[in-house]
Amino acid sequence: MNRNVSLIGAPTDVGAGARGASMGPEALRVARIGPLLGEMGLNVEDRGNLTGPANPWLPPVEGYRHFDEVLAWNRAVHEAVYAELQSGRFPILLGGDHCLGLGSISAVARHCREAGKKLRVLWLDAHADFNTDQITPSGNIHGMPVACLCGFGPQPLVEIGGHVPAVSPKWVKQIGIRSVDAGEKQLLHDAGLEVFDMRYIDEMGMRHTMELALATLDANTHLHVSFDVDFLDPSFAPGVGTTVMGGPTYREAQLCMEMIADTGRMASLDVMELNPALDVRNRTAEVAVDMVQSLFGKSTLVRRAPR
Ligand code: HAR
Ligand code: MN
Ligand code: MN
Ligand code: MN
Repeated sequence: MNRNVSLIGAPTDVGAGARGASMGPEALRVARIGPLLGEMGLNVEDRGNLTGPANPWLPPVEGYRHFDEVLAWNRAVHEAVYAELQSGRFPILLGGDHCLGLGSISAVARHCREAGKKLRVLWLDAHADFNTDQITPSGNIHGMPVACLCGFGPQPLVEIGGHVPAVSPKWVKQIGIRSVDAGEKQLLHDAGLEVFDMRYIDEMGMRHTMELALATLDANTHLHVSFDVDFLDPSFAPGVGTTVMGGPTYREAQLCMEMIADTGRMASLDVMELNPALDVRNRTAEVAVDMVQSLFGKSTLVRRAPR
């Protein structure tokens, strides 16, 4: 794994339905994301925060809330993530709401296209984020980035990376999903995304789930992990704008992260939707940082179980 890591802060909540994710990057820094990764032997550079338009806090217009602001922030994220990849570094995007997964992953896809790499995306989330302007119940664009990446959405957003669609639905595996809107479920199904929802994880276990989700990786694969902190059960990670009960336990989530680390293929990461305004003494930020450490190989393993 590339051990030269760049932290990129994207302090905005223009895509969300609650204010506060704009404080996520600073809360992750307060939880010592940089120093703790440094202690694990990574070479960490904090690039500071990107800038973009303020949150005007307006109602949706034609199915989208804050369209222009979301576009501007995603363009900034795209350029920053792309620049880090081109200079051979591992970008960690510190969100910020999850609409920015569009800027980040479109940059990763562009890099992979140019470098002849195979791309796989793991989307760890309570939500599928596969809405469009036609089916969204809220107009909040953080519910739409996966659809946009797969080519379903407005032209300016879907073509941010210069290639439409930025990713094939076949490259995306979603884990932990437990809140999907009716129209969104239909579109997910039609597009053919592989969704490992909570029912699947309940029935098959996290280990089997991750074995399947990671099965198509090879030596030429760039694995991108988009970690929405609301993936985690809100009992131990309450500091997000849209909590959904019934998520992975602490250990299930940690196993998920450890199995990703074991592949050695993760090459870019988003840490999204942390909302310090809703957190309790920055505990969710600390849990998120702990999960990121697990993604980079911090392990509780003493003796490996047989397959
Ligand atoms: N599905 C809902 C909507 O589109 C809420 C989804 C957004 N919440 C998130 N994203 N945190 O994962 O409005
Ligand atoms: Mn590369
Ligand atoms: Mn999300
Ligand atoms: Mn979510």
